[in-house]
Amino acid sequence: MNTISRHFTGRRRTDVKLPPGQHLERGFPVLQTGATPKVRTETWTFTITTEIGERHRWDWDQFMALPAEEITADIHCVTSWSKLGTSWRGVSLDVLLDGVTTEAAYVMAKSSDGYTTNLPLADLRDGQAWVAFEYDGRPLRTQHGGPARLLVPHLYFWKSAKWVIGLDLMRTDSRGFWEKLGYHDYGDPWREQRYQGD
Ligand SMILES: Nc1nc2c(c(=O)[nH]1)N[C@H]1C(S)=C(S)[C@@H](COP(=O)(O)O)O[C@H]1N2
Ligand SMILES: [Mo]
Repeated sequence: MNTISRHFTGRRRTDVKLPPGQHLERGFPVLQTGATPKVRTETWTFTITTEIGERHRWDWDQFMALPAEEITADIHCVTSWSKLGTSWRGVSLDVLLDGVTTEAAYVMAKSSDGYTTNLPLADLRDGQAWVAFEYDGRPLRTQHGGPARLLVPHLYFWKSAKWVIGLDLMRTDSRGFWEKLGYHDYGDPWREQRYQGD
């Protein structure tokens, strides 16, 4: 019976599994703390700075020459919307971190609007995170972080820094914009880690 009704409607509404406290969103809301910055690819750079100050930097052309991949992922915003099966194109952090020698355990992601967010470095490795520059087959729109944003879909979406311009590698954890205001340092949606102490 289940199978029949599922095929009949062509949807999987009832067997979709969402993290606790989340609801399905079909649009793509824009959430940010300030105005949308203007970021030009002509002047854009992405910089990984290690804990001893070594810099690895790519300009847009160098970044576009890196191997990119298609990503399909569910995203979960802490304000309770989730969007399933979103499609992106981006460069894996595995590619960007290849050749970066570090003993750091944490990362501060930095954006051109001054936004910051902290994550464990391990969560950016092994096919878990990308610098994404396309959404749904088109250049990533400015309001969603274009020309390029961090995409870390297994954590709440505030960790996916829009207009990302770099990562600072850190030996010890330090709090980013929302984390200083009480949001969780890790932010696992499946464990509902919305606020410090969750
Ligand atoms: N640079 C920057 N990145 C950001 C934010 C921001 O204010 N500035 N907001 C975060 C939050 S709280 C969310 S939920 C997502 C929203 O991404 P969207 O606007 O593409 O839906 O971006 C995250 N990345
Ligand atoms: Mo958010």
